[in-house]
Amino acid sequence: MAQIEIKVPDIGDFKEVEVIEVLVSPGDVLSVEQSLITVESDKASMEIPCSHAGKLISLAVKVGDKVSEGTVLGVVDADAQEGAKEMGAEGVKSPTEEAVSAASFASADTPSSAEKSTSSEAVSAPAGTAPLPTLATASAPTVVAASASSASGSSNIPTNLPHASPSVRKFARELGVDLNQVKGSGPKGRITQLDVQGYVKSVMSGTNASPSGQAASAGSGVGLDLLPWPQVDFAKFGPIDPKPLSRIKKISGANLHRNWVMIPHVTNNDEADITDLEALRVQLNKENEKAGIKLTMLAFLMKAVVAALRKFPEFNASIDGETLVLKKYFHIGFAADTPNGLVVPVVRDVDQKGVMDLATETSEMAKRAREGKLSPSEMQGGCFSISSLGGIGGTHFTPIINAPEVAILGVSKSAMKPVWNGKEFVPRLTLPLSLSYDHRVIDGAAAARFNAYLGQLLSDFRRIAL
Ligand code: CAO
Repeated sequence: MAQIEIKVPDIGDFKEVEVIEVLVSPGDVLSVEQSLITVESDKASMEIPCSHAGKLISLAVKVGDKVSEGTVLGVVDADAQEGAKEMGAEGVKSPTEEAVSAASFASADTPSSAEKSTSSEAVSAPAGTAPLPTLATASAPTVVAASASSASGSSNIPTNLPHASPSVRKFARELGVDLNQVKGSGPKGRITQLDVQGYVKSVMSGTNASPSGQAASAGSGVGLDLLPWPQVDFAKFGPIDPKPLSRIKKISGANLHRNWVMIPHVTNNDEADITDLEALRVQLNKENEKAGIKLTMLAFLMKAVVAALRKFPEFNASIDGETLVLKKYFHIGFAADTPNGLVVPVVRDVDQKGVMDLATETSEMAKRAREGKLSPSEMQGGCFSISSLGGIGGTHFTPIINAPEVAILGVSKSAMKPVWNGKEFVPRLTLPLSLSYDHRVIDGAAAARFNAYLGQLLSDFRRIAL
């Protein structure tokens, strides 16, 4: 039996740090880099990895013990491995490297790249299958446990984080639990795995307690406090035909739901006089009939939107924590109705394209969207979206913002309306514009200005050149 002592590797400046969690028990078969214990200083907590694979024969530490570099944590029998390999000579990391790579400081709240790829896999189209809508952006993460953006100075160690070890943070992240909502029962209020489990149970049973210990009943301001979804036996009331939701519907539905719930939406409704623009469009289409390119209202809308985004840059932005990221590029998404559900192809660099090119590109993309042939990258990177229901009908509607964008334009069916010109009512073709905006970023007055400006551009398209 090859017995090997497992010791605390070089953990930098940390000395005599307290063991706050023991993650293994004697008899466990350990693999290299598996976390053994969690230690905590007054600044950070980190997990100590195992340097050798094997069966843990004895454990030399318990919660509350103080450890430093070189402290023996236990003994493994290296002959008793279940598929776990001891670190080979080439792959050996120095204890320092190991400690650094495996010691997850409290900033482990930010999903690791592996976790990130898992969460984006959940919204990325597997090869050979129908692509996914931009509404299901690959940037959509699973709900993270807590914000780790408050790194102080040059230190890597964030402050103001809920007090929990990396493994508990990971556990919470996997369950989508916000650690800020969990009350810690450990020393100094540290949140343990049991606390997280207890929180999940209480949420499931509808009796979840807030950090202050109060039951989160309706109106407590914690969570959504929603009633469970009604369970109805529809067949009791008449014949039914249950059909599973399409993959796109499931993913876009989840994203729409998140966007609707998380973004404070307000919709500004306005109208544009497009009498002259429609006359121009019809005229140009007549002239270009032989070329087979149909100039669409959507193409003009895209150009007008870009001009408005230039004038009101906060509409071409995204919230990133406490920063507003203003974009210098103009990629515009448009909602396309497909047999499998809603997708949002994104046209790149609309500012650099003419209306003819945009009409060609959008109709080609819409066609491929309906055939399920768009690649995920063609549905990413949008700055602003347009949802045009004008070819179908309706007067106004409330489009849902396509996060992380901050605004979306809904366009309904144009109609001839009598408009007072100061002397008489004249028939004008009027286009309804519904601009939904994220009120965290955009004020109501700015939205009204944006929409009014858009209306002016569409009424007199020459203004685009100004
Ligand atoms: N008012 C009146 N008529 C309009 C119009 C408007 N705002 N916009 C387009 N039309 C007319 C066009 O003139 C055209 O008529 P003709 O066939 O007589 O020439 C017809 O509607 C089709 O227009 P189009 O070819 O320009 O296509 P479009 O721009 O209407 O649509 C696309 C393209 C991809 C936006 C559309 O196919 C689509 O999928 N729309 C649905 C979007 C959607 O689902 N939004 C909701 C998202 S939130 O749930």
